[in-house]
Amino acid sequence: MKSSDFEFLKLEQNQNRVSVLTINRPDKLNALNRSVLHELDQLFQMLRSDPKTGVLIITGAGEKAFVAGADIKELSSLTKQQGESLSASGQAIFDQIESFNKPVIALINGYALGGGAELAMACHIRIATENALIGLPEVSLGLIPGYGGTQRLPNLIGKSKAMEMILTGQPIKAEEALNIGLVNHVASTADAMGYTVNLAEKMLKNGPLALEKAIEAINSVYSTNSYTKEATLFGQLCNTNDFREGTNAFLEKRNADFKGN
Ligand code: CO8
Repeated sequence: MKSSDFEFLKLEQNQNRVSVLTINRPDKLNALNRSVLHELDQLFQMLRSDPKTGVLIITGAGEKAFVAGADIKELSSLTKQQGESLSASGQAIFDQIESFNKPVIALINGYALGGGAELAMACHIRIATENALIGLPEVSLGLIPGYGGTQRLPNLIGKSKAMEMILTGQPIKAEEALNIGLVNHVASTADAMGYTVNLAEKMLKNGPLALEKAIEAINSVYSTNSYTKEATLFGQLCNTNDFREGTNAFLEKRNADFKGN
């Protein structure tokens, strides 16, 4: 498979070994449907041994969003088993990103919500534009984060703040994300790509094997996480009326009326 075969991903590679991957589904704010996830899986397998990629930057097409989450239309009809299985397969893809053998930087250029925030958290470093909004609003849909967010968010910012973000479902602005350590740097929209490429080039001056082993060593600190538990709980919620109500309310552009069953 060649990168030009992808429908929802755009890959730009140049001489300096900094590659830019754009999630390209702007009419749906780059929401992650099954096809996008499948393409991400294929692309990461392809780039592992690609000499033209030394550092990968991931961003979203358009001016509004990095990624606005998993595709809620697809989620809305999931059964318990399908929910658990989709959660587990997405977790495996995001794990592939986190354990990629070269640095991966998320350039968060707008909304990074739900699965979009989880994608950014699976990357090694996050740069945000000033207009970025980052959050895990799944509880507003009667769900929980299912692509590793319940595990990676506390790892990145601590349990207390992670509880607040996940239980309120409220997004935070770039500046707050910087203050709590969720992103590494905030830049204006005009400067963000230049800053990120510059950061990538600093990394590329170093030994590639050392970069790979540094990523592996740092990741090993966080190797006891309970992703299976997250997928099981996500699946259980797919069996509830609250989940049907929450996702249908979004699709019908109205507020959800949860009954707790
Ligand atoms: N899924 C599907 N479609 C979406 C999504 C999404 N997550 N986000 C936006 N869209 C679509 C809208 O439906 C709309 O489509 P259309 O034009 O056909 O009506 C289009 O994108 C543009 O969106 P809006 O008109 O809503 O744009 P606004 O600027 O008014 O609002 C927001 C932008 C605030 C970002 C709003 O779109 C929004 O709230 N989106 C949903 C955010 C959200 O709740 N994300 C979390 C989703 S759940 C999730 O990610 C779970 C991850 C774990 C999954 C685990 C296993 C399955």
